[in-house]
Amino acid sequence: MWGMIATWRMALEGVSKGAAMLEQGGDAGDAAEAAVREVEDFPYYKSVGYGGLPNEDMEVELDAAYMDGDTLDVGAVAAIRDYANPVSIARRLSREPVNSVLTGEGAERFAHKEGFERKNMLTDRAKAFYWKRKKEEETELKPYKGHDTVGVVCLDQRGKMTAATSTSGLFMKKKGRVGDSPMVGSGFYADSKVGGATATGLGEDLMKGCVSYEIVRLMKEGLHPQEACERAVGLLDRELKERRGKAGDLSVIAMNNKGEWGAATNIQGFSFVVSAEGEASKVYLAMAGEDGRCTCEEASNQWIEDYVRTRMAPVEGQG
Ligand code: SD4
Repeated sequence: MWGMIATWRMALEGVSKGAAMLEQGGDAGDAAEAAVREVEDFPYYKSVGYGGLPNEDMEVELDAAYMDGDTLDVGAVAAIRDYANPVSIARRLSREPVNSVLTGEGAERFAHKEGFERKNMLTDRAKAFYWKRKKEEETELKPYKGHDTVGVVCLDQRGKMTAATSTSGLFMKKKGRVGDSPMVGSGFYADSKVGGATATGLGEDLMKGCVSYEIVRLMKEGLHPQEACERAVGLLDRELKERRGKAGDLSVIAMNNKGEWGAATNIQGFSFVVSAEGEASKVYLAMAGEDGRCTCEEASNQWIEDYVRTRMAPVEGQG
């Protein structure tokens, strides 16, 4: 028995790669890392790794994390610049007994010492988005449409579970801003005795509910991953609206150690990818309903192709 679930359609190719590894008895850590690296390396996904959208100073600062559900080891980097694969650095850090979460210059120094690949992560395409956005003078910081964090949860045949995330965070964020993705319990959590979860959306709001830990906690109480996801998102969405008048985008996925999975969202159109034993990787679309309830449907081939086509369309002003 093995399984893998990941946020957004952009993870499809990575999940397929990771799933092939799991199918052959590969390790959940290797599969999670390989899946996320695939997304980091693809230049047209403008929210993860190479090609990620910059902060307001036009610098690409990346957040990533890794958690081993057997040992509960956590490693993370935040606001790291000029390294090709932040998820691999996070995984390497997870093996450090202390100093396992590093930010900015400290993270870069560690990556350099460990021989990780340096790369200028700012593409011409990302620059074009930057200038376009400058002209629009949009001031509200929010998850950019088509701009999302990749998060994966893996279960391997030995029963080990892992979670990993990677993102450029919010477009036009302040220098040094850190979202939920490298924050254990908020952006991700994995416990092989129970299951794993990961989140995407407005980090500032996801953190208020420590939503990934909450989902794993609910699964530990015996809830099915689908119920755990819906309950956690429904509650956080309600609390935020009640106390603050509004809630940012909140989308989550989870898998338990039996390979059962779930997803929930408070937006219309959160896509995610699932791969399990005996099945090819599938893309699903989740739609928010009442009280955290969600409907998940398989996405059509047309939808899957359009997603990539729109991501690869020319940016106005590029050239
Ligand atoms: C962040 N949660 O940095 C990330 C961004 C994201 O969809 O997931 N966008 O707040």
